[in-house]
Amino acid sequence: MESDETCNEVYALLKNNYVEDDENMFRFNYSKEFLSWALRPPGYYKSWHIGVRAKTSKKLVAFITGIPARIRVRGEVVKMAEVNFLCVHKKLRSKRLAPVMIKEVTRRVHLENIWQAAYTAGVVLPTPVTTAQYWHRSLNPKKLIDVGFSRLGARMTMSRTIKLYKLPDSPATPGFRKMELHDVPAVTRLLRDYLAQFAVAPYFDEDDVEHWLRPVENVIDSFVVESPETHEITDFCSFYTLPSSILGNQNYSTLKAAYSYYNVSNKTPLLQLMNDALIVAKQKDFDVFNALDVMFNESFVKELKFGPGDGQLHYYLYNYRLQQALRPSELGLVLL
Ligand code: NHW
Ligand code: EN5
Repeated sequence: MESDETCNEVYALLKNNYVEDDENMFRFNYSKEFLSWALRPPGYYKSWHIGVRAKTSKKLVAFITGIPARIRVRGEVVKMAEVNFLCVHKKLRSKRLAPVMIKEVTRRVHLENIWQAAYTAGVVLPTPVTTAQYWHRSLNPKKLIDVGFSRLGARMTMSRTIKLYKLPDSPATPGFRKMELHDVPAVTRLLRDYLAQFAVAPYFDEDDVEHWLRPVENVIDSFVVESPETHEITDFCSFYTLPSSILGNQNYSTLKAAYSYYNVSNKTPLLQLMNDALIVAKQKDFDVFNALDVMFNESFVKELKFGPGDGQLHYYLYNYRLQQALRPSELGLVLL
């Protein structure tokens, strides 16, 4: 991923062959900048970015990645790999290449003396830790309906629908502003204390926070609430940018989606904080704001007019036994 050329090849493989919804109307289209960010966190291993090329043409046809992470499971902080971007070219499906990719990434993770992994998938595999529900908040309802992402509700007109989803022009919380580099120590403390209440969550140090939570244009947006009186950082919210290609629509080729990432509400009610996140996402021209029902997200989705999606996300741990499955609200982990 250090090479622009290779990054382009990975980008193209995923753009054409990665995850689709159950009706094959949309396909994730992670940007190059996003992939470079997602795959090069502090301490990443080049050897955990694995591609398979066709013998003669040298065309990239399969991919899988791991990145190192410290994940706290209840009272124990465990060094793990987060495995993501498993992809086999459409023309090479059902040839048992995926198990080969998984075995190879497992081998290379083991070489670093790491024995556990975390991953998510839309499909059911042996023993999920939990299953989370996707929720969607329309920001551009007309486009979402036009492309088949959502439908006009019963007894609803287009103009009533547009009115229903209208948002204020700017955030309501005094002191709500973009996160900056000098906020890293405060955000690290905020996030650490907040994530401590979940059964499974990342254990972030300042380097992790600088990498994962600092704004990167068109990749990750993060905001803090700085108290106008004390200048204390009291709250935090963030979302990442993951567009989807719209397959076979005459008028539109991409859906611009924001995905809720880590949010910390101490002083500002979570409902108000997330409403501000919706407002800035709308300002930035996102079509939809997505969230999983992990952490306390259930507490705001209905009130802020999210609707349940047709997709679920199953969370898995490799080689780590949890006594019991968790509720999604006990999970403090968001994978990209
Ligand atoms: S989930 C996104 C996965 N990618 C996609 O869905 C993209 C579109 N689909 C494809 O590219 C995020 C292919 O359909 C794939 C399967 C490649 C999915 N996870 O090669 P075969 C992640 O990236 C099993 C795990 O013939 P295929 C997380 C399936 O159950 N296994 O199928 C990745 C069957 O196994 P079984 C999956 O369609 C986590 C076998 O693959 C899977 O040509 C990886 C069939 O293989 C999935 N998402 O290719 C695990 N989908 O035993 C990490 C299917 O049932 C584990 N399968 O026969 C931890 C490793 C590190 C440990 C370190 C200590
Ligand atoms: C690895 N990091 O199915 C992730 N998305 O609901 C890999 N549905 O967008 C695994 N089918 O419900 C990813 N609109 C697993 C998810 C794969 C992608 C996926 C679902 C999540 C999705 C949309 C479009 C459905 C199109 C037809 C959906 C309804 C929105 C509506 C808005 C208004 C209020 C009610 C809901």
